[in-house]
Amino acid sequence: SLTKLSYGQRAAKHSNPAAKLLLETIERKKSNLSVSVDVTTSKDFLAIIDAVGPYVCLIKTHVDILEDFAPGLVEKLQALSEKHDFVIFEDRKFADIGNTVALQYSSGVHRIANWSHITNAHPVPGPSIIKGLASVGLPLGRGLLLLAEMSTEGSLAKGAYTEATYAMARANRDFVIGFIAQQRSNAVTADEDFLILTPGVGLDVKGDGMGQQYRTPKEVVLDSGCDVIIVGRGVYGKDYSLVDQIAAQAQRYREAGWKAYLERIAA
Ligand code: 5IU
Repeated sequence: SLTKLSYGQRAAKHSNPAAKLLLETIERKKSNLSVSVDVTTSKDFLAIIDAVGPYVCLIKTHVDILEDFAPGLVEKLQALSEKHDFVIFEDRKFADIGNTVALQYSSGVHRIANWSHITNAHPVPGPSIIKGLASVGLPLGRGLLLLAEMSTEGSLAKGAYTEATYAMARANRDFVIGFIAQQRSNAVTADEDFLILTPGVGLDVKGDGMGQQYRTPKEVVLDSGCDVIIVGRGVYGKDYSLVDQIAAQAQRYREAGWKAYLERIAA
């Protein structure tokens, strides 16, 4: 089955350039770790990315959180992506009608489509959201993840909603490369090879008091068949100046994620 294949073998199954790039990067760097950098200053943002860069396949951003965002920041992010060999994922969670999301993706101060290899969208508006985003992203070789499930307590994204999300992806395989989800569902079969990227990962705590729920890399990758672990505060903690400690945490999560993957393909 799909969960027994290596990331490298799976790269060959994808024609979307962003999906291929991510799988090849995971294989090359032996890392299925994505660090989510949710900080408010460009200085901290770049310092954390430079510290964790060697250990990640993917950097997940929320550039709208940055108080001092300026277009020059994107060039610095891209330079770090070249230096450390990681893919970029702006976690924008688009959720509007096709025409509006196409504008939000291409324009505004952030111009996300110009620099983010991967972005994501809520399926709540229906397939037109994919059409709108694909009109901008496909010509640029970008990839889209649909939010099939969330890590939060009481999430409404479950059952029939999640199933309908898989169907929307299936009908748009050129642009939809996978899901943000908590597990690889039986409904997503081997031939389809969607990527499953999973937030809500932590080794030391079970939640954050604001609805977030954490599982370990082993639970996520080995038990639930997911492909990429997304870790934020578990890696960078509260003091962003402790870059050596942040780098050490990234190494720790990378090792845990890779070990779970090796166990999975060997099992
Ligand atoms: N994120 C989640 N859960 C989800 C989705 C996105 O945590 O279901 I969809 C985002 C929010 C944050 C990151 O940017 O992933 C997780 O950060 P922490 O590891 O610090 O909780």
